[in-house]
Amino acid sequence: MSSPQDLRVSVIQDAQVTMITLFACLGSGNCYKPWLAMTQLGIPFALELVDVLKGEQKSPEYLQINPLGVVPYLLTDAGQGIGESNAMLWYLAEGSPLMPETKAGRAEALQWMFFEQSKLEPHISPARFFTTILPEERERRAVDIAQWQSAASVGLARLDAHLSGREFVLLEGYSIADIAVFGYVHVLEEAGLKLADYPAIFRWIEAVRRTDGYRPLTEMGEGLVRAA
Ligand SMILES: N[C@@H](CCC(=O)N[C@@H](CS)C(=O)NCC(=O)O)C(=O)O
Repeated sequence: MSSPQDLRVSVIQDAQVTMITLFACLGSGNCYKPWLAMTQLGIPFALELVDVLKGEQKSPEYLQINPLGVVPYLLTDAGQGIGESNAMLWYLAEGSPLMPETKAGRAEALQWMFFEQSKLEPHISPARFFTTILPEERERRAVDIAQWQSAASVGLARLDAHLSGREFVLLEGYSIADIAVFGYVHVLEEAGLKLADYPAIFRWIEAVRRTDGYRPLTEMGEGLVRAA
């Protein structure tokens, strides 16, 4: 098996042969965002799995790659590191159809990407983590989960109102704003929330799933096998 140290060496070698590398953990909505963008744009990349449940994101070897000790993390083909899933989307979409064409469209995309990171992800992600990913903690964290769900429902109601009568987050069409928001919103039921409460979000999720080259979160890492 390759150790994280080997992994760093292989990543640096990959970087020299101009391969973007995404460090990610399976099942994460944040990690899914750059993975989906690269998949839909047809950008070749290497995927390196970092098992957050085993604490690999805090290993000395991984901290040499990303001192913040979180995933996702993107190494560009020039070997530069980019943290924050939505910053990765911005980097990857430059010059592509996923970047809004107009100045106002780009500003509105940023508006929804910040909204996602302040009003949606911080609430849906932990509620989902302790409901579905670590279900053995569900009972012990019941009070926290209820608070996260309540906070998430405020952001989701706002998003639902925005999406009512439009196909995508921006009138210009499918963009990185959709991918950013989709990351956690499409798995809201795994956080114990009800999709039926948000009809416009429901329709929008179906529209995103119909976009060219769409692949579901469950396919991230498919074919990659890590030795135990
Ligand atoms: N705002 C960051 C969030 C990064 C984040 O919290 N990642 C989680 C996994 S989704 C993580 O690495 N957690 C492990 C830890 O914080 O030690 C982003 O959008 O990339």
